[in-house]
Amino acid sequence: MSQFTPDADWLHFHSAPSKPTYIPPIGAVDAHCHVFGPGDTFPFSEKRKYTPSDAPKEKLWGLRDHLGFTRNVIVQATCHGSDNRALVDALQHSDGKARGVATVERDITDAELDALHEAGVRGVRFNFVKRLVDSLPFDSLTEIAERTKARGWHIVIYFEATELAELYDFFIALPTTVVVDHMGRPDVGRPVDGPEFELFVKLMTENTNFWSKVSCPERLSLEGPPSYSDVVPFAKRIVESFPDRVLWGTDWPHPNMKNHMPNDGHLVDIIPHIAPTTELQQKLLIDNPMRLYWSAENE
Ligand code: 0GY
Repeated sequence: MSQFTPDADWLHFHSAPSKPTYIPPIGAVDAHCHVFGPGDTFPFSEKRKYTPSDAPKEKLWGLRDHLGFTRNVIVQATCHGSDNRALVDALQHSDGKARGVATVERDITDAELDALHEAGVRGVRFNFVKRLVDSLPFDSLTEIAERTKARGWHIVIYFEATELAELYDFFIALPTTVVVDHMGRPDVGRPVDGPEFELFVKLMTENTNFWSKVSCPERLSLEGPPSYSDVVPFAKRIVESFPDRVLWGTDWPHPNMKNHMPNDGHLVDIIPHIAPTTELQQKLLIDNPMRLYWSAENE
């Protein structure tokens, strides 16, 4: 029996996602997904706010192939804290088909950063979602950003739309490329051209070092599966306005989904609705993630 028991209300990832109708271009990158554990090999953090069920790398590779993708960007989630061993293990067993975004503390040594880079890490993630962390990373973020910038890494930030006004000035002072998770989590019950989402569009417009993941319709939608159509206008607006600075990801294994577990095949089928032309799809799924994660410049 495992030393970790998932939360009583934890939803396990979909056991048999459908084959998508939309066929991604060859070489497509799932640029936001996670690996969890297995907890007995890679224990979850003592500071975690949730205990997930295991979501090991082999399952992720299987999903990648099933959905018609070629590569993954694995993002460190808070249940593993700043212990990146499960992430590094996955990267090292990916045949070069996965890159990573780690979580690090300010006391990390240069040798440890070098080892993460060697394994395939190309960014650090900072989580501003209050239900997921004990304290917000203001002090350490700037310091870590300067150190990782020297390695050609970028920063990934995760926050809720209601927090953006307060965090705005801090964010725009960051010295590297900054990737925003899930479009800054807009309230899609509000207008796509209303003041809340306009602030996010302004952030992207005025700061060309900002990128956005147009991910997680299942997290944002009020309408729900299978089409999550209330999220489409938000994601489409971002893809069409900033075609060279967008990424797409499944968010597998979908941590903290409390109402339903998405069918990953349905999530892929949303792509042509948010990126309606083959040119936009090529940028979203291949050109942009390859530039950020597999470029010769940050090898
Ligand atoms: C996500 C979403 C969540 C969790 C985490 O780091 C995390 O624990 O990212 C969430 O609960 O919204 O980005 O996959």
